[in-house]
Parts: sequence; structure tokens; C-alpha cells
Amino acid sequence: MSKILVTGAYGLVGSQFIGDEYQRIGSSDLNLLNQKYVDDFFYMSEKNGELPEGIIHCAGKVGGIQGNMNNQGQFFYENIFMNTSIIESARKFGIKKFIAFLSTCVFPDDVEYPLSSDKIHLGPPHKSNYGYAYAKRMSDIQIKAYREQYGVNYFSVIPCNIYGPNDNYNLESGHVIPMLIHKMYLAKKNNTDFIVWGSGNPLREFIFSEDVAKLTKLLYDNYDGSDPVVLSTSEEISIGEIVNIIAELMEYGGNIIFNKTKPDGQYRKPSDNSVIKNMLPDFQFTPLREGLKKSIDWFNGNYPKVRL
Ligand code: GFB
Repeated sequence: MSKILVTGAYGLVGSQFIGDEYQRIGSSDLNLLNQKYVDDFFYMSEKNGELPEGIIHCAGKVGGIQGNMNNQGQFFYENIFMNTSIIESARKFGIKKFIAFLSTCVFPDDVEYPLSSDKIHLGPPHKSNYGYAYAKRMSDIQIKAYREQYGVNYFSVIPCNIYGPNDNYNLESGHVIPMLIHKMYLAKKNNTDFIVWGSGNPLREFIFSEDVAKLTKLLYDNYDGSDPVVLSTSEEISIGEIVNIIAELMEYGGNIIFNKTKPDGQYRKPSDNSVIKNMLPDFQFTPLREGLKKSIDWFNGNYPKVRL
């Protein structure tokens, strides 16, 4: 039976696609930046009778607010080339289904809320991540153009901020939740103050990586539309509240200091999850506290053998 190819299979989301139905690859298996390498990969797969039936494309050059702000060019270049090459190879080798990942940061910074897929191109994204956001927007354009010209059944999903086990805990380019967990671990260990970036006022929506994988597979099996599908809980929480929950779960009793010289970034990105809710009314999202507990337990159980 032909499998579903998962790219970025060792990352935060990709590592949640587990089972015999998946063929999992990472950047050390295939350099997606090079169109010829990607074509060769599918040529050999076809020759060996192992052409995947579909692709869940989780690979991407991703990072938190500072990772984006310091690498706008690289984030644009690598995401544009990775997405463009694999979508092009997929259609050339007749791959039937393809799911690409966007993020709610691709939406315009100044648009009527809540954020729904029809609003993606209604203005510039937030300045803190425009390189990444425009590159990701273009993968959706490529998919729409390929649906029209080649009749392929490809689409995108738009998750809000994802968190979970096996995240990237880098103390410069990481996303907020893995960085807070890592920094709080160090503050407890070294008995130092805990530094939060910014004011703590921005609002974010968070979805557990396991839920993202489950929802994506359900869409893979049941959705054939062209519109991207928002994957979120549509529940906003402030960074300050997240800090308090993590401090409670990690039993941190030290000083919590907000470093306002660090960027707050976009104030909020409230998304409209009505499409996925209508499609899967019984889907149980993992409550934030439960997801944070699992993420902290995973970190405590694996540190320092984690992605840094
Ligand atoms: O997760 P994060 O880096 O990305 O930051 P964005 C979220 C919020 O957390 C910002 C605050 O308001 C930060 O100021 N924050 C507080 C921290 N302390 C920290 C910390 O120690 N580290 C980090 N990283 N943030 C990204 C986009 O935006 O969202 C990406 O740039 C992607 O492209 C990702 O879309 C999901 O939510 O601001």
C-alpha cells in the first residue's frame, strides 16, 4: 500500500505523524531547497514502486519573533524554495493529495477580526515576520494555480501558534512556550530571576501539536476543498497568563521580570475556527493546561537531549 510522505518529520508537528501509513523524512534525508534533488527523490521512489499517495508537508524554516526579525531574508528564501520545489515535484509525479502548512501570522496585521481564510491577502502581514509570511502566502497561491491548471487536489491548513513535545528550545530563535519552559528550567536550577520578553500583554491562540496532527489527518481523509482551513481553538490568552500557568506547573517561586526592551510583536491574531468546528463538531481540543503539562514533562524527561 502506498504511504503518505511526511516532510519535516522530526520537527514539532511532523513528529506527531506516527504509524505505518507514513513515510517520514527530514532535512538530512532530502534537501528540499534543490528542485533537482526533490525530483530525483520522487523519480527513485517511482522506480522502486514506492511513490507516496499523498504528502503532508510540515517542513519549513520556522522560528519565534526574534528568529523571524533577525532572518527575514533567509526565512523568505528557504520557505519559498522548499515549498515551490516540493509542490512542483508532487504535481509532476502525479501525487494525488498535498497539504501545506501556513500559520496565522500570514494574515494581514490590520484587518477585520476574526481571521478567516478569505482575508489572507487583504494587506501586509506584521513587520516582525513579513519574510516568512509572504513566502507562506505564495505556497497557497501556487496551490491554487496548480489546482486550476493541473486539477490537483492540494490545499493548505492555517494553524495558530503550535506548542508541544519535541519543540525547538533555542534561547534566541525559539517560539514563546518552548523558550519560557527552557528559561524557567534554568532559572529554577540556577536560582535566578525569570525574564519574559516584552510587556506580557500580547494575546495569542495556542494549539497542541498532537491536535494539529489529528486534525490534519482527518482533513487529509475528508476534505477536498481549495480554501485553506484554520486550525485553532479560537481561545486567546495573554503572554502574562501563559507565564503564570507555566510558573505554577513548574513550581517556580522566583522573580518574574518583564523585559520591555524586547519586542511584543503583533498584539493579537484572533482566528475564526468555524470551518473546522462545523466539519468536526465532536473534536476535543487538548486543554491548554494539559498540553503545557505534557510539554513540560517531555522537556524535563529529555533535556538536554532536545533541539536547541
Ligand atoms: O512565539 P513568538 O516568538 O511568536 O512570541 P509570535 C509570542 C509572544 O511571546 C511575543 C512574547 O509577544 C513575545 O514578545 N514572549 C515573551 C516571548 N517571552 C518570550 C520569549 O522568551 N521568547 C519568545 N519567542 N517570545 C510568530 C511568527 O510570531 O508566530 C512565526 O513570527 C510563526 O512566523 C509563529 O508564525 C507561530 O506569535 O509573535
